[in-house]
Amino acid sequence: MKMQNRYIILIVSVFLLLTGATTRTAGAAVNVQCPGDTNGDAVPESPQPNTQCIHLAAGDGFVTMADGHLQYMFGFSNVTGELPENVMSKGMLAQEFPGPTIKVKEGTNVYLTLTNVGMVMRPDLFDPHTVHFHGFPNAASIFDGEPMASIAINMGASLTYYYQAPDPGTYMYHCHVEATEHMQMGMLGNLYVTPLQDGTSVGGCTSAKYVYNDGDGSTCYDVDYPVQIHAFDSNFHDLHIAIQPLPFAMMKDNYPMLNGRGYPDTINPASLTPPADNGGIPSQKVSSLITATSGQKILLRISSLATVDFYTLTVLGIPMKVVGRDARILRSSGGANLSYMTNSVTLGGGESTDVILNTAGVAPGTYFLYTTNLNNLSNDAEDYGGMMTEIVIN
Ligand SMILES: [Cu+2]
Repeated sequence: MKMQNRYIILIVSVFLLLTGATTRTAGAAVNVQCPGDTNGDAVPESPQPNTQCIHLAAGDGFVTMADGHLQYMFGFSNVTGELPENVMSKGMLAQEFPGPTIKVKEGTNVYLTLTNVGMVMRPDLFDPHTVHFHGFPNAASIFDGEPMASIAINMGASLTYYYQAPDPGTYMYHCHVEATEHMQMGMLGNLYVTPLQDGTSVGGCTSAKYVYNDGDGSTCYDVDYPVQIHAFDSNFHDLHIAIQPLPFAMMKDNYPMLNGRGYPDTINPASLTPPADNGGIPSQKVSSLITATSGQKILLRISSLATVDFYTLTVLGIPMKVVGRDARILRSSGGANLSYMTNSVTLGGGESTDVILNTAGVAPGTYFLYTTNLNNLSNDAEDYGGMMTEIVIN
């Protein structure tokens, strides 16, 4: 063979190798692992027993505070059902606060894919993101999401976290990269695990719904509501979008919220009107309006991912029964029932409390769940609102 022909073959081979490699790289950018799923949209074509797939995107976006203030934020959005080639575009500026609620039944194999779609409004940032199931028993530290002990997901990359859900209870999830910053910015959401005891009749529980595998029906409830405590420091967020140094030590929250809203937005049963800056994509989807029929037992799955303060919540007029703390049933090592009646619970960041409100004998009407840190019944300068919602008994 002539030297010239060899060169041509070499050039063609290198070209094929490069284009082949490029195709593989592009195809691997959003890589979803979900048993039974053949097209990569995290929805199994052949559903597997005890298996749940979730696909979240991590990035930035906007939310509206109860006084109308537009707030820049980081967050998660739900891209489950999107084909891999659409995930980057669908995930950008679609972030929700709080993130999509994750509900899992005990014993389920959970495949959670996280794709980092980058910060559209902060192209100077190249922050990775993670998902950390807080307080959750994880067999493999690589899926813990704490970036110094495991791995974090860079822009354009995806990782599928695998969990088995062995213990029922109220957890929470958040991004653990530069946790003070990314959590203050809004990378957090509700997460809870329902017990295997659900669907069985124990202790005369007609709803067959329980907070824990209690064995006696003592954690029976009729309706449940996740209530996540968080608060924004608008100065921190405003400096962030203005690409200025961030005042970590001076962080001071001025927008106290439940499920990502201040009162009266908390009682809007629908998604809030999306900020124009989000391109019309709703970013505040979780209502905190609590409704029940008189006589029902209401379970409040209260968690806090506040980065600055402890908050006390109270319900006026309905007794509160605490049956669990930090995803554990309140029992002694000998099995004695340690649940207790109270009129307030106090949570710091990372803590959760399961509270049952028994509305037997409670007159129909509107009751309030609110913070007794009274300066937090406000939306910044508005001296009415903040960390409060309504419980409507019909
Ligand atoms: Cu993050």
